[in-house]
This record gives sequence, C-alpha cells and structure tokens, in this order.
Amino acid sequence: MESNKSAIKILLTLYLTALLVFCIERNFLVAEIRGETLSNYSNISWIDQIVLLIDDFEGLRSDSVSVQKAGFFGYGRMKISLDSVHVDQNLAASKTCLKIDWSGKDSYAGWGKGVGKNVDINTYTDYLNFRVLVPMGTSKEETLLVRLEEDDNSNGVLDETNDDSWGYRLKIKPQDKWQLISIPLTDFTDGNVGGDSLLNITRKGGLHTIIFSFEQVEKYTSEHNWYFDFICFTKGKIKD
Ligand SMILES: [Ca+2]
Ligand SMILES: [Ca+2]
Ligand SMILES: [Ca+2]
Ligand SMILES: [Ca+2]
Repeated sequence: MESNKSAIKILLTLYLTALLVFCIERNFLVAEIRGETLSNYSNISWIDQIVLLIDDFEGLRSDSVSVQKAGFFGYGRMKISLDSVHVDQNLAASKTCLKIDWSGKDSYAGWGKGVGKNVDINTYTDYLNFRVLVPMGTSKEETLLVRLEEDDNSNGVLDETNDDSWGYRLKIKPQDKWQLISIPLTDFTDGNVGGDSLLNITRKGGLHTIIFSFEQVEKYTSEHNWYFDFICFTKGKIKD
C-alpha cells in the first residue's frame, strides 16, 4: 500500500515537472520571422557577423499578393516574382530567390522592401551585402543604385523633410552566375536635404526601406533576368 502511494507521488512529481518544463519552454519560444531567421544557415562561416538578415526570400508564397504583403514592391519597367530554378549551391542560397522580369515601356525601374526595422547598425564598420545574378549580354558593366531610406524621426512614415535617403551607385560586371556584393556603409552618400545628414540606423530611428533601382532599363529584354537573394547587414567585411 505504502509503495503504491510512493509510486503515485513519483508519477505526479514527474507529470508536474513535465508540465512546468513545457510551460517555461512555451514562454521562451519566439516565433521565427519569415525571411529573417538565421537558423538554416549555421554552416555559413560568417554567420556570426550578420547583424540583420533583411530577407532571404524563403518561406514566402509565390503569389503576388503574398509577395506584396511581405513588404516587397516593384515599380516601372519590371515585375518581381519568386524563383527556385536559379538558386545555386551556395550555403546562403537555400531554395528561393527574387526574380526580375522586364515588361512595359517605362524608362525607369526598381524594386525594394519596406523593412521597418529598428536595429543598431554601425555606420563606420558595418556592410550591406546581397547576392545577385547579373545577366550578360547588354554591356560590360551594369549600374545599380542602392538606396537606404531612414526613418530618422521614427514615425513609420518616409518624408523628405525629416528622413535621410542614402544612395550608392554600384558598378557590377555581368557574369551569368551569382556574385556576393558587399558595400561599406561609409560609401553611401546622403541624397536629400532633409533628415539629420547622418547614416544612423538605430533602435530609435530605424531603416524604413531598401530600394534597388536600375538605369537604362530599355536595354533589357526577356533574356536578361536579374536575380537577388540574401540581403543582410554584417559587422565588417565578409569573405564568401
Ligand atoms: Ca534564398
Ligand atoms: Ca519619418
Ligand atoms: Ca539627408
Ligand atoms: Ca539619418
């Protein structure tokens, strides 16, 4: 009789302990944010340098409404969509990337993402990185204007008077294969009069939007798809 009581006590203790562990774990589990989680990239040698993964295009439904809901936008003579055919074997590639198709008659084009992140970036040491596949066949060198739109006054809205707009004109050699681009933040220049003229992405005034805009878009045809992937900020320069 006494041993039955002890057995019940032990079982009850085990049950309560399991329940407690379950509750604690649930409290500490944070849902991973699509596009920003690094748990699939533990084999990348420079993973510890990543300050913010802006997007890796993984886990996103390919219909245009879902792409738009995730904060992506395209404008002018281009269409954006997701692609899983042109990803390479690189550890940062995973399964999905962003594809650019050229359509329409506009003389301008670009795409971007509403980031809306309050995160501390060190302007003096940190880099903006992304993977890009630039198609050959139009010129020996392509130009891409990368823009970082800050929300200096932290009101969630971009405006010319209060927020800085930083730009960097990137020259890329078309290679028909994926390249890793790393731009030191010190190379960005302030493109507007408004804002505080400091590249200060912080926990207070964060990064509102990132934009990639193209020049001379008329020259691209359906044979010149560009692809983008794994856009991130890193501490210092990385070696792919
Ligand atoms: Ca990807
Ligand atoms: Ca603002
Ligand atoms: Ca400014
Ligand atoms: Ca600023």
